[in-house]
Amino acid sequence: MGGMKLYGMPMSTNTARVIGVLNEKNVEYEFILVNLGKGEHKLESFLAINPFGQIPAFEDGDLKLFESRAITKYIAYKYMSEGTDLLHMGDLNEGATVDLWVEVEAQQYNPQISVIVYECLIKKLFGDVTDETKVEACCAKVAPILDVYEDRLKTCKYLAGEKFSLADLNHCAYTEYLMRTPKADLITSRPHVLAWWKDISSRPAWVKTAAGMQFPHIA
Ligand code: GS8
Repeated sequence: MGGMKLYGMPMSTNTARVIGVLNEKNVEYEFILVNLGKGEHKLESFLAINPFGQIPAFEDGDLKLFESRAITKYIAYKYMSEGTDLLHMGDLNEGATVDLWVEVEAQQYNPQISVIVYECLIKKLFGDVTDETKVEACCAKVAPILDVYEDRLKTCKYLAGEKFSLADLNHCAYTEYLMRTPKADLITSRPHVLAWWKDISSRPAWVKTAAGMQFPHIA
């Protein structure tokens, strides 16, 4: 059975989301490389953990999980009293507000930002050409969403209030790559969003996570 096992690649955003929480909690786990380039995510042994054939996947004893946000929530909950509290469940309203912004990341931010990152950064890995029309459409959709973030972050330091939470952390992986694209101005043009990003990305746990987010053959 053993302890926690994370399957994925450190450069994969959705894997990095989980590594970010593990680093924030400073807990031990085993990392098992599943190389997308070699198609290892479609092997029967991996499909037994995630039948959708995507990284990351996770095991803790008998428990098998996939979907990075379900995994981050499990780890944050399991280690609630160790390291940084990421859930703030001691107060019902605070906990619900963390959940709310976790959903905003998943439902509003990620669908647009992930396409921008894919088009501007990941495609280049394969020598593919960026679809500029798609990128512009996503930028147009995410701009008003980020305006809501800007207004929110004028009133509090972090998305869920005055305390850093899972909601902030879940944004880090894709934003890390967004900042390496020509569309980083989505963040840098909004002073409060930029200050928030500088704060959350300079946490030691994230600095350590981001160090692993390299594309070896194009870096
Ligand atoms: C998405 C996983 C995903 O797209 C989650 O875990 O949050 N909603 C899921 N994984 C990509 C790698 S990018 O990090 C993947 O496995 N792609 C290969 C494929 O889809 O075949």
